[in-house]
Order: sequence, then C-alpha cells, then structure tokens
Amino acid sequence: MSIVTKSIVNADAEARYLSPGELDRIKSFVTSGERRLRIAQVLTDSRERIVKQAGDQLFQKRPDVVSPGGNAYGEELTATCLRDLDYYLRLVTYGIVSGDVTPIEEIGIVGVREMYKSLGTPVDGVAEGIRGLKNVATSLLSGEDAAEAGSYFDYVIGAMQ
Ligand SMILES: CCC1=C(C)/C(=C/C2=NC(=C\c3[nH]c(/C=C4\NC(=O)[C@H](C)[C@H]4CC)c(C)c3CCC(=O)O)/C(CCC(=O)O)=C2C)NC1=O
Repeated sequence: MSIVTKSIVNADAEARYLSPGELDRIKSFVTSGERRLRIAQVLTDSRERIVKQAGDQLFQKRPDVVSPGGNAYGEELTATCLRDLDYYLRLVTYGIVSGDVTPIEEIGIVGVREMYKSLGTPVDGVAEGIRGLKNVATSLLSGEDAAEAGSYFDYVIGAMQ
C-alpha cells in the first residue's frame, strides 16, 4: 500500500481529514517521485547486467555454492539462483517506486528464511548475492540516487540475517 492509500485508509477509519503530518509525508512522497522513478528506470533497464555481475561476484566469493554438493551446483540450479537474484532486484524496484519496503516484505521476505532452509539454500549466500546486486546497481547511480537505492538493498540484506 502506498503512503497515499495508507493515509487515506487511516484517516477515513476515523472519518477525519488528513492530518498535517500525513499531508507532509504525502508531500515528500510526491516531490521525491520523479527521482524514485528515475532510479527504478535505471535498474529496470540494466537488470540483466546487474544480475549477471552480482552472480559473478557471489560465485567468486562463495565458490562452494556452485561446487559439487553446493545448493546452486549445475547449470539449472545456478540459473535458479540467478533467477532469485532477479526476483529481489525486481522487488527492490517495487520498493523504490512505492517509497516503501512493504511490497518487498510481503512478496519476498515473509517466510523466506524458512523456505530457504527447507531448500537447503544458504541464506547468508543469498544475502551475499543481494550485496552484489547492491554493488552493481549503486555503481550505475550517483550520490543521492545510489544512497536511496542502497537503502532498499540493505533492507533485504538485513532481513536475510
Ligand atoms: C518473488 C518471491 C520469490 C522468491 C524469493 C522465490 C524463491 C525461491 N527460490 C527457490 C529455489 C532456489 N533458490 C536457489 C538460490 C540459491 N542457491 C544458492 O546456493 C545461492 C546462495 C542462491 C542464489 C543467490 C536455488 C539454487 C534454488 C533451487 C534449489 C533446489 O531446487 O534444490 C524456490 C523453490 C521453487 C523453485 O525452484 O522455483 C523458491 C520459491 N520464489 C518466489 O516467488
């Protein structure tokens, strides 16, 4: 839910006008909109390159995951691992566009540790992969944009720990 919808639902539950604080938060959401959309556009346009390079970084740091016995060993499982990184990059773009981590949380965080555990997928390896996504993605952005995007990747990394 965006901050706009959320504020309206809360205000209407009490049959009141939006408060000054709510209007302030909506204002900052609206004024940062162009920047957030620009960031999401860059990440969307470069998604293939970001995922590929993040995968390269991950497999260099964690050769065990793609070695015999590793969770991502073999062409098919390596592709599934890269697909998961692509999923998280996509979710990060949702977060950036909505200015809120809730979509990331609801789609990709709730229950994820248990899921990976049941698959034998090392969660710290996934976190390392997200770190790679962050490195590559933020290198395509500058200053404030890189910091804004970085915070969403940090949210995912934190949730994996
Ligand atoms: C959008 C929300 C969403 C997420 C997050 C998601 C994750 C997800 N990753 C899966 C598998 C997997 N995920 C990985 C990932 C990895 N293994 C490693 O060692 C690396 C550290 C890591 C890559 C970074 C692998 C290798 C599998 C397949 C495991 C197997 O089948 O044995 C599966 C099991 C079903 C399948 O294979 O598709 C799910 C549901 N699915 C979703 O719909």
